[in-house]
Amino acid sequence: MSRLIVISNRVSAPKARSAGGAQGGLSVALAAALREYRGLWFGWSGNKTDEFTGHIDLQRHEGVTTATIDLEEQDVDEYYNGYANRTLWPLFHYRIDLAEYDRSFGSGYERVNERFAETVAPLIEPDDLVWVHDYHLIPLGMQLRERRLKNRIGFFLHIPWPPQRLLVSLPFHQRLVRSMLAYDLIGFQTEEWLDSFHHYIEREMGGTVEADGTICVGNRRVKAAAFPIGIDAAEFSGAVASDTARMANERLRRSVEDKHVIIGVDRLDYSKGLAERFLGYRRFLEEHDDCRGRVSFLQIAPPSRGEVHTYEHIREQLDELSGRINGEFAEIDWVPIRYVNQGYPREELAGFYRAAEIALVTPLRDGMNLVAKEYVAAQDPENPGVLILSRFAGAALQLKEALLVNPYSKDEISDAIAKALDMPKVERIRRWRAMMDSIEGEDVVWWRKAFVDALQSVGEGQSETEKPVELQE
Ligand code: GDG
Repeated sequence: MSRLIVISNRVSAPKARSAGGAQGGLSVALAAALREYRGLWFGWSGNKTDEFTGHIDLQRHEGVTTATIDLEEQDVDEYYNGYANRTLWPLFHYRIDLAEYDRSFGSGYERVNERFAETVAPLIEPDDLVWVHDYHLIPLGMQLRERRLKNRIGFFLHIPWPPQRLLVSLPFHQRLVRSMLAYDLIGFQTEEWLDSFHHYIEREMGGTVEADGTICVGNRRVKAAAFPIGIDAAEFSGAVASDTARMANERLRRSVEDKHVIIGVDRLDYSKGLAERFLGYRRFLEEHDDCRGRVSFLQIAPPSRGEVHTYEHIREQLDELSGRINGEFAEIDWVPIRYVNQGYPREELAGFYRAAEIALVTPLRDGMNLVAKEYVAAQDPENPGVLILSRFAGAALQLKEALLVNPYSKDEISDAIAKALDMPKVERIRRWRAMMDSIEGEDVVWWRKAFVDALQSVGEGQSETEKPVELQE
């Protein structure tokens, strides 16, 4: 079996994974995907250094070997807070109004990708499969090819691929996409993002797409396909059955007495549709005054990316909105929204999901969304809760039995809450079973295997025979 070299922006320490926090879906999924696989996980430690040295910190925990590097402050500002989170993240989530274009971000992004390539290349052996993750590292494959790496190299994008008409607002968009042609396999979360990628390739690069998903641009042939990411369903069931989860469940239930619990769990991010969700809940309280005092909405939202201004702004907006709704509807013995800006350990989270009769997972745009799957996996099969899910989350393509809503519509959110509260148990069980079949059948191990098998079977030696990718516009 070849070794698997996984490369992502951050490598999460096992301690942080179990302690909880806003570490994000990518690290949760990768930690699960790498367990029981011979390989290495390379990325940024999350620490800063005065001067970049390329020193690699190798560690082994719970069967996973991690190799991390520190970055300079300027790298973090331009590459991570800059190009990745102020340019690509908003643009790829259809928010061109929030995307910032700054020459220094682009050069910092390319510099850090070169630093990653320079440092990781000596760790890669000829038979290794290399799997690069996410929007922080789009040009890394090309950088590795420039260092004469002949290995099979795949790339997986965890976030949406935006429509061509939005992507062209990115300066040097062709340069970025052309660098992707250095990969042997490009994976997206869903067919929808794959379609947008095809469209871009055809319209902007004059390329073609063959029936088996091979993309042809000039002399480059690259496979592209959808691989919807899953959760570690077995591990999650274990977490739900733990004593910690049971105690967390009881703690939450005790605190709300006989009220119906509605839960939301999201990194504090504008793409997650939290303000719209709060307004949808407010509409529900307005329209269903008999339900006031009978429901309790718990929103867990650990802050993330605090160094980026738009995240400060969304935080202020939500503080204000939750305060206003509570001021408007609260009684001396009832608070409509509990809005909590902290992360909880994974097992406690599992207990909270289990205690909730409804989950509101309403991102405005999301590559997949693992919270939706975790909520379903945490339910009692005999008496499951109801998932209210945004149509614009990648997960909606698999979890069709959720109550699907337009997250921009207060009315749809309000109606879905009312419908969920009234839903008969047989219907809840039927919907839950269908969703659970998909979550168990297409879990994180299935995802890893589907991607790695596809990477393994791309034409051998393809990269050796072809010219390096030209980056000129
Ligand atoms: C990106 C894409 C895609 C959240 N709060 C706590 C906590 N979390 C965990 C959840 C879940 C993860 O963080 C969030 O994953 P999502 O998938 O919902 O969202 P992103 O972070 O935006 O992830 C997304 C994903 O990558 C994977 O490809 O699905 O579309 O945007 O696992 O449980 N975990 C703990 N405490 C918390 O308070 N322990």
